[in-house]
Amino acid sequence: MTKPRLTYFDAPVSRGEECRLALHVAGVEFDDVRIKRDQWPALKPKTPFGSLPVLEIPGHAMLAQSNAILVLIGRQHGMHPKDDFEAARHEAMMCHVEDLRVVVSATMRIADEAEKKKTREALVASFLPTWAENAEKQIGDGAFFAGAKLHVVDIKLHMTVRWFAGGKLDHIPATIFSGFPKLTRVHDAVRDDPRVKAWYARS
Ligand SMILES: N[C@@H](CCC(=O)N[C@@H](CS)C(=O)NCC(=O)O)C(=O)O
Repeated sequence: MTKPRLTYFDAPVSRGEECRLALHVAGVEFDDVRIKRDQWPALKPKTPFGSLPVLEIPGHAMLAQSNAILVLIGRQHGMHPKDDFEAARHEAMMCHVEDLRVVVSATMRIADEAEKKKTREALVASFLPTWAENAEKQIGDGAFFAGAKLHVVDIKLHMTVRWFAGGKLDHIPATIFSGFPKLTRVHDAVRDDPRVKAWYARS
């Protein structure tokens, strides 16, 4: 292995896609390994925590956990604050995103449709707007989370808002975060970044 390798499922979404996008925005040439679902059982026990994404950097142990991967990329490439306290504030926002993903992902495993509907409608009534209100309190007035500069936290927020706006979560309106101007603004600012556009324009 001569260059960093990012391994995730073969889908342009979520924790793996935000790490790929961060590497691309950072200008890092990397091996973009996309595994099929049937390859996962064999790989799972070889990963640190039995989950993806994982980042491998020559000379280092395999690194898991999307937030740790993003912070490492951010630190190495000027996309995470140098100030310890401001960095921790960004990391807290990234943890807030993971809190959301854990709750919503759990509903994907509900087999009974009526139960899934009830659970998701309850999230729409309370958990999701409260999550967004709390996120908005942390976001500043610039284009991005912390002003005019794109950090790894912005990529994570973008991926999250995009997930809901995609409208693929039954019983959760695609507009769930539309009334939250700061979340919408960060999502749009990342989407409109030329490096991000270039990533999605690849053939
Ligand atoms: N906290 C971890 C969660 C990782 C995670 O749950 N990844 C999912 C895909 S997004 C996964 O590996 N699912 C397959 C499995 O758990 O077997 C992170 O942020 O990376």
